[in-house]
Amino acid sequence: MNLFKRFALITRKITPIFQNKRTFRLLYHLQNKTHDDNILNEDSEYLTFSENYLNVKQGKNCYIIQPYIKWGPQKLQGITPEEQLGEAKALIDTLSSWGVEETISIPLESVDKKTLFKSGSLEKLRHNIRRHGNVNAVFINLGTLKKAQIINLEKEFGVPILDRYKVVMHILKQHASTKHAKLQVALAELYYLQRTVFNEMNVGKVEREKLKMMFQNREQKLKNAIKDLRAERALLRSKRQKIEYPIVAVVGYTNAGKTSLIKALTGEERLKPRNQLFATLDVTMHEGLLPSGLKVLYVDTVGFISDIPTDLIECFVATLEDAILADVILHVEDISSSCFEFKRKHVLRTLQDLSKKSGSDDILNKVISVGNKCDLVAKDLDFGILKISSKTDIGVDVLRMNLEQTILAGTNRRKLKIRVPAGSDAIRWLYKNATVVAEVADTKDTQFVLAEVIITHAKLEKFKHDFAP
Ligand SMILES: Nc1nc2c(ncn2[C@@H]2O[C@H](COP(=O)(O)OP(=O)(O)OP(=O)(O)O)[C@@H](O)[C@H]2O)c(=O)[nH]1
Ligand SMILES: [Mg+2]
Repeated sequence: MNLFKRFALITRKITPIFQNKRTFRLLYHLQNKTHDDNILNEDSEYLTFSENYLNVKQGKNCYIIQPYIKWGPQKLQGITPEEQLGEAKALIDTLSSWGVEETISIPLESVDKKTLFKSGSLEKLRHNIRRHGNVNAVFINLGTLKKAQIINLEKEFGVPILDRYKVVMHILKQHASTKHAKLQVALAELYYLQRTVFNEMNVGKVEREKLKMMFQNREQKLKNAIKDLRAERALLRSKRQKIEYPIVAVVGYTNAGKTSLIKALTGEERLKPRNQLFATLDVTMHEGLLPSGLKVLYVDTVGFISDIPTDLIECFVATLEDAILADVILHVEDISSSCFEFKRKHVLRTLQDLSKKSGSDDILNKVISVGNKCDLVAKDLDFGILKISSKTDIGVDVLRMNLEQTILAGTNRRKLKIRVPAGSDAIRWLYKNATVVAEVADTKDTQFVLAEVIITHAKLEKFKHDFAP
């Protein structure tokens, strides 16, 4: 039992005597906090197991294989093997001290074969990998490989085999900096182990039970810690709703330019866009002004990526809840990407799935799409959406205007002129409870002013009740 727990127990015993609830609460909180901070690093047995099993700690020099189905229902639409290889390479380049030795795409008939590839392809790959000499991992760019496939291919190539889930998970682990993100990534890792370890690994009954217990223990701890953080988030959200700022969630495929756009919209210098996949892992809020002076909160979110089992994304549901509940969802698309249609579909489908899971209404009707990075495409190309560049500010003002119109229409806010006595309680109330865009003296009677305001329906009713003659 750790020191805080013991102290808290003793305090709990003596609390009724002293009725010192505040001290007890403080100690209890302190104990829980220390416990939360330790969760990720305790369970040394689990940590050793996962480190050995995942085998991704050291930097890797990768040989990347893109398997693709040429025909049939398993064929992926909207993205070419070359584009997929580009994304796979970007994933590896995102990891510090990892590199790419060579990339290759190989046609398959199905993804279910025990060795994945036919013997001819295996021979060719084995030869290529050996020729390089310094390749110490093979990254097969498919969601999750079966454990049997991994074991067979490791035998064939003599180096560890990585799938997309493993690589993305490792990136998330490297980029997670806050407690919340770290806990979510730890849970994603645990799910991966639970699914793959038992699937095809030959473990005896006793060992299996032991592993199960170890996983269940850790899952419970992580889930409890995440639940607490979710409750904190809900509290923050309700506080924000009380402030009544409209909320604009900025979502999109990873690296589309979400953080850059928020930086352009708010002028917030401390935001650091990076040419990395999954640079942003935490939801952060940023205050901005719309053309009329109406304040909004922009929410930066984790990027989406295709071909990842949903449990990895589900780990971020807590963070994406803010996005789902926002007044407007701003979908940033990278129009310079050759497979932007594919990415668009993926983002919209994921948003829909998430909103269904969290029981909210269909959220697609509050989505505004913008085509970012227009500085990188020919001027005359039409994408059917507003073209902007977060880097050069092209179109950012127009976007602010569009956002304002959508927010006014969608959040029951109205822009109107109200005539009130100058210097009165009424005008002071308006400054406090609405956005006063302009205030000019009434030329017919200078005792009065005309205030141009943006006000919510509820506040307008209150104003009428309190101040209308
Ligand atoms: N040329 C050009 N580059 C851009 C533009 N917007 C963003 N970028 C670049 O694209 C890269 C990714 O930008 P971010 O803003 O970090 O993208 P993100 O969507 O927040 O990425 P994640 O947080 O990783 O999902 C950075 O290198 C940016 O400088 C743009 O309008 N034009
Ligand atoms: Mg970002």
